[in-house]
Amino acid sequence: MQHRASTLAITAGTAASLADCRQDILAGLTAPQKHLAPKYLYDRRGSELFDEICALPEYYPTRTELALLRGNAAEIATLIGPTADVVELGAGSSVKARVLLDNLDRPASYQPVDISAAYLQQQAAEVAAAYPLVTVRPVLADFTRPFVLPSAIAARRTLLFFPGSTIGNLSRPRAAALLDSLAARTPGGALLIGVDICEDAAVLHDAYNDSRGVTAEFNLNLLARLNRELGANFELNEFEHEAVYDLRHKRIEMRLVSQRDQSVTVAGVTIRFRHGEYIVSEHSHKYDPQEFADVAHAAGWAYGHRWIDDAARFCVHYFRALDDAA
Ligand code: AVJ
Repeated sequence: MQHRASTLAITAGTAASLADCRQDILAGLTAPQKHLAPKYLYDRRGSELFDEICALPEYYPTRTELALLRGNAAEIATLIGPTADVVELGAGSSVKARVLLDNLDRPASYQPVDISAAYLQQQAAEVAAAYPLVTVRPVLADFTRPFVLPSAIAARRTLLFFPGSTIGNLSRPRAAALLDSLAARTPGGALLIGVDICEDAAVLHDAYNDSRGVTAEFNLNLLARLNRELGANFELNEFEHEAVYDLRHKRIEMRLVSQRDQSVTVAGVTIRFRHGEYIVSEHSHKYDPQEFADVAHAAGWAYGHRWIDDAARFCVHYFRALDDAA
């Protein structure tokens, strides 16, 4: 079908290789507190390791969110209505989107936006094959930067699907700004967004320090990636994964801790580490459901519904763009 071929062409967005991000990476590594944006964790290997994390017994968010989506699929589908254009931000694995596509009334399109090209291509192709009636349009883009939202196919409702508590990677002000810009760009649209609400320090500790060491491997892959793509010479044995819950900011902080005094070369620049000094590789902010609804409302999203699991660890929120709130 002519239709099928076009569905698999990736729309080039703003996603960049590490070489293109050299300035940003060096700025982060030479800052007083060394840091790297969490989006750099997701090369192909990183995406695979993240999927492994999602299957770990300790990592509750993925399975909790999936259960919420599955258990409330009919209600969610009714709220969203027929022939929606589903735009998924930070798509990764399409497992959650499939729950929507299986339950929505004649979904018109599925437009996954992701930063990991090969992975995006593969997932999109699988969805296109499994849902021949849905137009699949993968978009290679970094949603934390300005990007063009895939356009609605017709005058139908756009559903922004933003699962996984990916929004938690952004600082609170940046998360609010992203919600604001998404609302401005999807008039008449809706937002289905998954947010981690867990505040149990022990549960959080185990979720980010799993016993099999997959999270450690995921974190250290960032250094391996810098070695591969930026000609860096990190000794992976000389850094250790650490993840701590910061009660004050209600966020997990993931770190790569130097195990001794050492110097590393990254893209020709020498970076010095003291023993115990670390790179912050990710923040994962947690939100009380009401706090999140308030932030979303201020950003232009009217509360529609929310679903929370019995252990109160995860919340799926449904909002409509404010203008549309009848
Ligand atoms: C994909 C950002 C939601 O913060 O929980 C999992 C990434 N990092 N384990 C999270 C992650 C370490 C995850 N997010």
